[in-house]
Amino acid sequence: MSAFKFSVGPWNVHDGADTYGPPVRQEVEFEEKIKKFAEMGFSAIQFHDDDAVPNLNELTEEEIKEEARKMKALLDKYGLVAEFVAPRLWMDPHTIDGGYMSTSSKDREFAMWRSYRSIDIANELGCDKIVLWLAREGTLCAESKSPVEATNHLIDAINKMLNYDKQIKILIEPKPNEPIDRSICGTMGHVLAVSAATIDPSRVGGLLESAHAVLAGLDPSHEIGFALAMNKLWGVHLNDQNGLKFDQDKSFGVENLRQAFNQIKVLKENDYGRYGEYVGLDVKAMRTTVDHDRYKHLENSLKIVKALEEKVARFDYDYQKKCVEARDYEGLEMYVMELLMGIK
Ligand code: XUL
Ligand code: MN
Repeated sequence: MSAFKFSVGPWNVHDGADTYGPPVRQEVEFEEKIKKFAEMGFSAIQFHDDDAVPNLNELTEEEIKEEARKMKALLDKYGLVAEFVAPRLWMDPHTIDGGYMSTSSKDREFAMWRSYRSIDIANELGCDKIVLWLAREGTLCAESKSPVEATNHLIDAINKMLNYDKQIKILIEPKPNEPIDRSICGTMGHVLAVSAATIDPSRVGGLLESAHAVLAGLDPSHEIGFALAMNKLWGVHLNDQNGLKFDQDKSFGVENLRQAFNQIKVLKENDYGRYGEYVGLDVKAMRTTVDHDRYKHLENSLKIVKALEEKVARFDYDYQKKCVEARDYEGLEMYVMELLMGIK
């Protein structure tokens, strides 16, 4: 039995197309995906604005709300809820050079329109969280933007969202690069600094993705711990990453089991989820995965989270204390390795 409630995004089951090649699996209907997610034990769905309301640029504000209500009915049918809505600004021709930080005021206005619509959709879906993954917010050409102005544009944009809806919470999902070269808000430290600079820091927090922390050269469990210490960890995207390369979104724990263990350990030690937060997955199937295995990476990730929860439950804190007192970190480290290898 897991202590956690799990969430997943519909993009976690995909056709396998990448920058270098076409689809390798059939796309699956949205309803089929969420039916399967419910069967697998997920209790919430993560949404981009256009996952919930496709083609929303073509619709009026009323039509967008109407479509969102239909989505809510579909979630109800499977006993699921929405965890958050994230404006998918990076896909749009209006925001090729970023949204909130674009040098074009028209593009910045468009980014705000999509953000307000995301808040409307969240309200219709019955959730109070907006996630900002700031995909193209930063520079490709370092001299094209002032990092000072860009940071202030982000703070202004968040302030506008906080003013638009007095209940909404904004979760920034930091990532240091990709697709942008130099991101403006790359780590949890950046997120908390931006939060503090807004008109209502109590409604601005973070969502930590393991792979993004690794890309920043940081240990995800420390990023999680830092945000927990500040009461700002309102979401996680557990996954894994093999070193400094493109964002891989591998199944949780498959590259660095000890690091994965420490993520679950810090979450459990601090009772993550007690305010209703979800353990979200953000994992991709390998391109080689065949159609009927399209959910396997999700099943495997859930299995690994739960197995690591058991390892954490068995962690011998008395032994840890003794090792620390004797400064026997070699012994403590070996104890962790033996626990993970199933020797202890
Ligand atoms: C991108 C990423 C996104 C966000 C949602 O790296 O993690 O899937 O989590 O927009
Ligand atoms: Mn993510």
